[in-house]
Amino acid sequence: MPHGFYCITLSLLLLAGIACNVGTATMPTEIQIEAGMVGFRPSTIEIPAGRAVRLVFTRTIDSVCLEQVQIPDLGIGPVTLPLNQPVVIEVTVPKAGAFQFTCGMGMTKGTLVVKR
Ligand SMILES: [Cu+2]
Repeated sequence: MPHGFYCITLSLLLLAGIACNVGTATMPTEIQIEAGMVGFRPSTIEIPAGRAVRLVFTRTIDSVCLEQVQIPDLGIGPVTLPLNQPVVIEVTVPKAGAFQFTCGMGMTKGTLVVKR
Protein backbone atom coordinates (compact mmCIF):
# COMPACT_ATOMS: atom_id res chain seq x y z
CA MET A 1 0.00 0.00 0.00
CA PRO A 2 1.46 3.40 -0.87
CA HIS A 3 2.52 5.36 2.14
CA GLY A 4 0.47 8.43 1.18
CA PHE A 5 -2.71 6.39 1.10
CA TYR A 6 -2.00 4.91 4.50
CA CYS A 7 -1.29 8.34 5.88
CA ILE A 8 -4.56 9.82 4.65
CA THR A 9 -6.54 6.81 5.82
CA LEU A 10 -4.98 7.03 9.25
CA SER A 11 -5.89 10.71 9.47
CA LEU A 12 -9.49 10.02 8.51
CA LEU A 13 -9.74 7.22 11.02
CA LEU A 14 -8.61 9.47 13.80
CA LEU A 15 -10.81 12.32 12.58
CA ALA A 16 -7.96 14.66 13.20
CA GLY A 17 -6.24 17.29 11.13
CA ILE A 18 -2.89 16.27 12.48
CA ALA A 19 -0.13 16.06 9.90
CA CYS A 20 1.36 12.65 9.32
CA ASN A 21 5.07 12.28 9.69
CA VAL A 22 6.21 11.07 6.30
CA GLY A 23 8.13 7.86 6.62
CA THR A 24 7.18 6.93 10.16
CA ALA A 25 3.40 7.38 10.29
CA THR A 26 3.66 8.31 13.96
CA MET A 27 1.81 11.28 15.33
CA PRO A 28 3.76 14.15 16.78
CA THR A 29 3.43 14.29 20.54
CA GLU A 30 1.18 17.13 21.56
CA ILE A 31 1.48 18.91 24.88
CA GLN A 32 -0.90 21.55 26.19
CA ILE A 33 0.63 24.37 28.20
CA GLU A 34 -1.41 27.05 29.90
CA ALA A 35 0.01 30.52 30.35
CA GLY A 36 -2.14 31.80 33.18
CA MET A 37 -2.33 32.96 36.79
CA VAL A 38 0.53 30.82 38.02
CA GLY A 39 2.72 31.28 34.97
CA PHE A 40 3.29 28.36 32.66
CA ARG A 41 1.50 25.18 33.67
CA PRO A 42 3.03 22.68 33.55
CA SER A 43 6.26 24.58 33.99
CA THR A 44 8.40 21.52 33.34
CA ILE A 45 7.75 19.58 30.16
CA GLU A 46 9.44 16.33 29.21
CA ILE A 47 9.74 15.54 25.54
CA PRO A 48 11.62 12.88 23.58
CA ALA A 49 14.74 13.87 21.65
CA GLY A 50 14.67 13.79 17.87
CA ARG A 51 10.90 13.71 17.53
CA ALA A 52 8.45 16.35 16.42
CA VAL A 53 6.54 17.73 19.39
CA ARG A 54 3.69 20.20 19.21
CA LEU A 55 3.73 22.57 22.14
CA VAL A 56 0.29 24.13 22.34
CA PHE A 57 0.37 27.33 24.38
CA THR A 58 -2.88 28.94 25.51
CA ARG A 59 -2.82 32.21 27.39
CA THR A 60 -5.73 32.41 29.83
CA ILE A 61 -4.83 35.58 31.68
CA ASP A 62 -5.16 39.15 30.45
CA SER A 63 -1.58 40.03 31.19
CA VAL A 64 1.04 41.85 29.15
CA CYS A 65 3.67 39.62 30.71
CA LEU A 66 2.48 36.43 29.06
CA GLU A 67 1.52 37.96 25.73
CA GLN A 68 4.57 36.33 24.21
CA VAL A 69 6.50 33.13 24.66
CA GLN A 70 9.98 32.31 23.48
CA ILE A 71 12.49 29.48 23.64
CA PRO A 72 15.76 31.39 23.33
CA ASP A 73 17.91 28.27 23.69
CA LEU A 74 16.29 26.91 20.52
CA GLY A 75 16.13 30.23 18.70
CA ILE A 76 12.33 30.23 18.76
CA GLY A 77 10.16 33.31 19.19
CA PRO A 78 9.06 35.55 20.62
CA VAL A 79 5.68 34.22 19.51
CA THR A 80 2.54 36.20 20.32
CA LEU A 81 -0.15 34.44 22.36
CA PRO A 82 -3.60 35.93 21.76
CA LEU A 83 -5.90 35.55 24.78
CA ASN A 84 -7.63 32.15 24.92
CA GLN A 85 -6.38 31.06 21.50
CA PRO A 86 -4.17 27.98 21.31
CA VAL A 87 -0.89 28.65 19.51
CA VAL A 88 1.14 25.70 18.27
CA ILE A 89 4.91 25.79 18.36
CA GLU A 90 6.35 22.67 16.78
CA VAL A 91 9.82 21.70 17.88
CA THR A 92 12.20 18.86 17.14
CA VAL A 93 15.17 18.88 19.48
CA PRO A 94 17.86 16.46 18.33
CA LYS A 95 19.83 16.33 21.59
CA ALA A 96 19.01 15.70 25.20
CA GLY A 97 19.20 18.56 27.66
CA ALA A 98 17.25 21.22 29.48
CA PHE A 99 16.05 24.26 27.59
CA GLN A 100 14.34 27.25 29.10
CA PHE A 101 11.22 28.86 27.71
CA THR A 102 10.08 32.23 28.97
CA CYS A 103 7.60 35.02 28.50
CA GLY A 104 8.58 37.80 26.12
CA MET A 105 10.42 39.63 28.90
CA GLY A 106 12.25 36.60 30.22
CA MET A 107 10.52 36.82 33.62
CA THR A 108 8.09 33.92 33.69
CA LYS A 109 9.96 30.70 33.06
CA GLY A 110 9.51 27.07 32.24
CA THR A 111 11.80 24.21 31.32
CA LEU A 112 11.75 21.87 28.39
CA VAL A 113 13.48 18.66 29.41
CA VAL A 114 14.56 16.68 26.37
CA LYS A 115 15.27 13.00 26.98
CA ARG A 116 16.78 10.27 24.87
CU1 LIG B 1 6.86 38.65 31.40
